[in-house]
Amino acid sequence: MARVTGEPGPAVERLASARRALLTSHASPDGDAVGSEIALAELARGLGVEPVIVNRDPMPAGLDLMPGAGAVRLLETVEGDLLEGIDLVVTLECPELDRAGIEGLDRRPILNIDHHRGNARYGEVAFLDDTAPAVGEMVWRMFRHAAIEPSPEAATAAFVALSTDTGDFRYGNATPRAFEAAAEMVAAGARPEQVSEWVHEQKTPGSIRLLGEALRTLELLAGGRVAVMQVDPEAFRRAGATAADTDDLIDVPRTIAGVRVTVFLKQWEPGVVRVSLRSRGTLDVRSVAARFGGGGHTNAAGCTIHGEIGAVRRDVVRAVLELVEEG
Ligand SMILES: [Mn+2]
Repeated sequence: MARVTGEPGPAVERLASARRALLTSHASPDGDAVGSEIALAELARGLGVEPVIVNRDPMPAGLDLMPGAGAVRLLETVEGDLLEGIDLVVTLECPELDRAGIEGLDRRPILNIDHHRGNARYGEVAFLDDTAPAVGEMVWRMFRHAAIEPSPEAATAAFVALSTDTGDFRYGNATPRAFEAAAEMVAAGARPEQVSEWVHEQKTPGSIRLLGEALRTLELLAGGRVAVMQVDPEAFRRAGATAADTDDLIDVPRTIAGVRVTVFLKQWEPGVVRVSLRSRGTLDVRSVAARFGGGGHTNAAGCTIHGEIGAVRRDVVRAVLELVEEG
């Protein structure tokens, strides 16, 4: 069991006692994951620790334009000389160690930094704060504790983390504390208009054309409370899009007034349908995903179903309509 703390001090001290630290985050990293890693790498250097950033998967398109992004290495296993040189693993945003999706991390002491409720409290030291708006804000607190002045690049990376995790300061976690940290980051050199361009304005032509294809399939059910949309292999082909081009599509039907549940079906490979579900309030779409072998959270869940997309759509929609009628 880790030494658990809600304050940055023990985390700074543990990091400072390393010589060479591997920094990592969860598979399919988001802005908070990558921004926190890049900011923490600078803090590590300021403490005399050599950082190595390793992720399993590439970062979201556009974030690779962020200063420091080029230092992120992609690996599925840490072994050999790389492992030999490492004396600390720092996990950011990983409620469990295996969320990193990288083999070998358990062979070194771990500093676990996270803001997810229900973090498994693994590692030697765990800096956990489920009231933090982003892990990037926790890293920012570590800078302050260490009395190390963040460079404009570190401030930018921390701002990427904070602004993406708060949905551009629109979500419930856009607390006074989030705005206070944001003010400090901007004062230290982060430029919100630049970060916004990386986060929101680096879409591929295929993803925009695919949105058009998807919108042609949009169906509203249950008096407008349920929105259903899909993309099949033909739609991908016509749009010149890839599987990665679907990332934000589900957010579009959600913006329709009155929609409580959004269902998005994606068929990229033959016979395999990926279903994403979003809901508002207490409607629990995880329960629907679980019926089809998937999982997730109350308001965001998903599953992968083998079958033909039309049949999958009928089955999932039936389950969602039952949920909406009950709720
Ligand atoms: Mn986060």
